[in-house]
Amino acid sequence: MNAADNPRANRIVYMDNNATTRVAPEVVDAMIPFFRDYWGNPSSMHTFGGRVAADIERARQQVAALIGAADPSEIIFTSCGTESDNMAVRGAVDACGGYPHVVTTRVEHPAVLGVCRYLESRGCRLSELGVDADGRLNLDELREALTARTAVVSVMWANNETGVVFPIEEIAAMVKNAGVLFHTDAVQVPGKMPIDVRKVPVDMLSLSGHKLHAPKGIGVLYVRKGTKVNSLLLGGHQEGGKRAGTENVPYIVGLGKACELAMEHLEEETTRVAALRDRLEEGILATCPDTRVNGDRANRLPNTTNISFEFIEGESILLHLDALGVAASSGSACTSGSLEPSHVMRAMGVPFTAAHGSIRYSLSRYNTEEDVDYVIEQMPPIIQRLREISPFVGAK
Ligand code: C6P
Repeated sequence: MNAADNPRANRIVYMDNNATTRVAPEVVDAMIPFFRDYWGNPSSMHTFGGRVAADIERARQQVAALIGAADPSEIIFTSCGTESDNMAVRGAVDACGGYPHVVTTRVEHPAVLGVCRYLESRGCRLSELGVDADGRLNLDELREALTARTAVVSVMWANNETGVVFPIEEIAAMVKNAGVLFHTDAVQVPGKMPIDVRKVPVDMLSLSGHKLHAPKGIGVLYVRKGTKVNSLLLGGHQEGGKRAGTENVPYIVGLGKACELAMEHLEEETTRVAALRDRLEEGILATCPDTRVNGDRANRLPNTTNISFEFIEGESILLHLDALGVAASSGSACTSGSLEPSHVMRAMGVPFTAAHGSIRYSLSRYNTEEDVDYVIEQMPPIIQRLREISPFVGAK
């Protein structure tokens, strides 16, 4: 994507990296031979297949290295973050049999909430934990929710809409001490914060390639050795018998490369990108009146800010920004178009007039200071124009 794809804009500023990221050029280069030359089936007995089987194992090691997994066989390649989340929760419930109890939070991505609510409709008991006004969990409530019948607890590491980071090490330890399986959706975390499953006692952890500069259509479920989780997809013996289906070799290789790059760039993302995000946030808050940051500012992903512009609709802001070449979002991409404020804003109790006008800016290592300054410059006239025609302003 460049300015030529958006004839109305002179430049393109992409700040929707929590929705998806640019595929890194190094990742594209790593993948191309697996479309053009090495297209064998990794399960085949001949050298042609065996060659690519070895490349898959190298990628598995690269993913394991990124998250500190002791054994690469704990890495299961899936088709996306959604599949990983579904497998973790449904597979854990399935493995324990009957209709057990499941615990999650009200601010999870629909990939977790959807499968939890489906299981509830099939007879499981579901506890959805609320959050406070800053999007923080009450750990006492979590402790009290655990029962002898709880099969699995699924709590996200970082929220995709606000960037709020939960104290996942503490949560995992608490759940493990109660003898319950623990899954975390860490889709938004790699490359932005360190992940080390040697320190954080999770049983399962979900990742998605397209959030860390690999393509869409590839994900990972980390399953700690000894964890009882059934497969979603039944068929062949691929992925150690845990996920049937011929492996997506080019994408797996690309994800391995992206994990290697995420490790290399981690320092940059946590310092340079965080400074850009802070500059953007401060610039907008200083120049646009009646704005607020949603979520716990002290515990956030370094690349994300979610800002509410009171009395106007997020969708209108996004359309104006798009015309100027700026890509942002009003919440998660998979619920965009809905007229309702997001479930995350509602769980935080953000007032209607603010929740409706919330914009998520999510940066990446490809953003520059010029990008940030351009957006800061564009925001005040957009906000002023929309407030002039807002039906809510008169009612203020
Ligand atoms: N969130 C967003 O705009 P997929 O797309 O299936 O690989 O990953 C789903 C997913 C799961 N968990 C979290 C925390 C996520 O953020 C996402 C994807 C995007 O916020 C697209 S809806």
